[in-house]
Amino acid sequence: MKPFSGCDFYQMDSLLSEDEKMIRDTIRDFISKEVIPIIEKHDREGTFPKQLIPKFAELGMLGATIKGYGCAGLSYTSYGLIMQELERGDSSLRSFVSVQGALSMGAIYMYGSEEQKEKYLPGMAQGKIIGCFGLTEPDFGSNPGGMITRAKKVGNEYILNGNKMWITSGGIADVAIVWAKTEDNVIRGFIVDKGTPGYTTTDTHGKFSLRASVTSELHFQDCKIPVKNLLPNVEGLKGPFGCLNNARFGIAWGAIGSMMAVFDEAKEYAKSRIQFDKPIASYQLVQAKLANMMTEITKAQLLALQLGRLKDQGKAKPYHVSMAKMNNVSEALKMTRMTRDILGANGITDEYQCGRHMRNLESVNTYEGTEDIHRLILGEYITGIAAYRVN
Ligand code: TGC
Ligand code: FAD
Repeated sequence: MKPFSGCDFYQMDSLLSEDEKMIRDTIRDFISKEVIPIIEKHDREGTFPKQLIPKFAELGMLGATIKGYGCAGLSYTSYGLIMQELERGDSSLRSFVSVQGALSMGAIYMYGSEEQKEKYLPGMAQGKIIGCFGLTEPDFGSNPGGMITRAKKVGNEYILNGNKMWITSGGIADVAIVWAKTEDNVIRGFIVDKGTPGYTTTDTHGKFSLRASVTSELHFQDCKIPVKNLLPNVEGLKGPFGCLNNARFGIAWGAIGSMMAVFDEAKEYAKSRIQFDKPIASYQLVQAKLANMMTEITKAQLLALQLGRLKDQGKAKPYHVSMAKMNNVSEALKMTRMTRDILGANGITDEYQCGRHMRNLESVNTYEGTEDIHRLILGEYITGIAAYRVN
């Protein structure tokens, strides 16, 4: 198989440092050798390739931007490139790494006590402790502020009651970061260890999307958490949203990986598929589709790279991240459908990647803020009016 070369129409490589290119190429090689050969089977069987976790750790992907605690301490741009390559393999893998690093380790790193950081982060960086992040509930998705999960303080414990839904890695997690309201109605973060009495999980089956990812419900019934498991350094929705800023950033990059995977597939197929005595790539309508794809990849790369540079300079705001997450995932989804079209009937089989990426991106377009929620975040930035609620 020829090595995957991505798509670099605007010579974006010239804007990357040697280190950044080296990191990108290392992960690209890993995906080609160890993920592409197995991912179709995992997608078909609905299983997460757990055997890859030590490799993610060895390659420094888990908590990649965290400094200390055995983490790689990479720049956000390097982290973005890792997410791009991972999602070229499958969104499920990027999802696992996002949740482990940006959401679970990120919450402990940003809001935890020193004791909590020492206890969890090194093991999480090594992939020996798996994390999940419970914000969404059955009745509160886009509006997490309405959550009904409660944490009542009794002596030296908090008693958790409630349910979280659609939680990536929930069923395999050793530790859950759970957001709940205390008696004074303030949202706080809690570290809940697997095996704590009153904490159970149920995996979600029948998904057509992210089939190689574990998605679960978390149930808390009079689950007693020691006070020392409260994340002490944040209160309110800005806690979970602070973690989401980093995870959404990773998704904006990851979507480019899916785009590059299907563009490559569309291009190769169009050159080899003969109809009316010529490769279909000879026809103007097919070329127009390929030209649109390359244009959207290039635009997505420019958005992601400038966002990465802003983030590395500490200048990226949440609304900057929203634009890149919204645009890149939405365009990636369109591109998977366009590839499916170019592949004709072959495009509906899992022998080709476009269907798998398309199914995955349906979730990616919804989680971490739906496409329209990010559009509304931009609307609020432009007008100063928050349109999430009808007043
Ligand atoms: P709002 O009143 O606007 O804000 C409440 C407080 O939060 C602060 N804040 C932020 N802080 C940091 N970063 C951000 N991005 C922030 N956005 C808001 C804000 O300043 C305020 O702070 P304070 O101090 O005044 O209290 O909140 P709202 O309830 O009106 O919500 C607005 C809205 C709709 C934008 C928000 O709720 C939203 O983003 N909804 C989407 C929900 C979401 O993204 N859920 C994600 C769940 S996790 C997940 O999907 C993981 S998938 C993982 C995978 O597999 O990859
Ligand atoms: P809803 O909020 O019910 O939205 C439904 C529709 O209504 C959408 O089109 C939305 O854009 C629209 N809508 C909602 N409000 C408005 C409004 N004010 N104005 C205009 N339109 C609006 N959550 C976690 O906490 N942790 C995880 O690890 C996690 N992993 C996930 C993994 C998968 C595979 C999936 C699919 C989801 C995951 N989620 C996770 C949940 C995800 O974050 C939510 O699905 C998402 O926030 C949307 O919530 P919802 O599904 O309840 O949709």
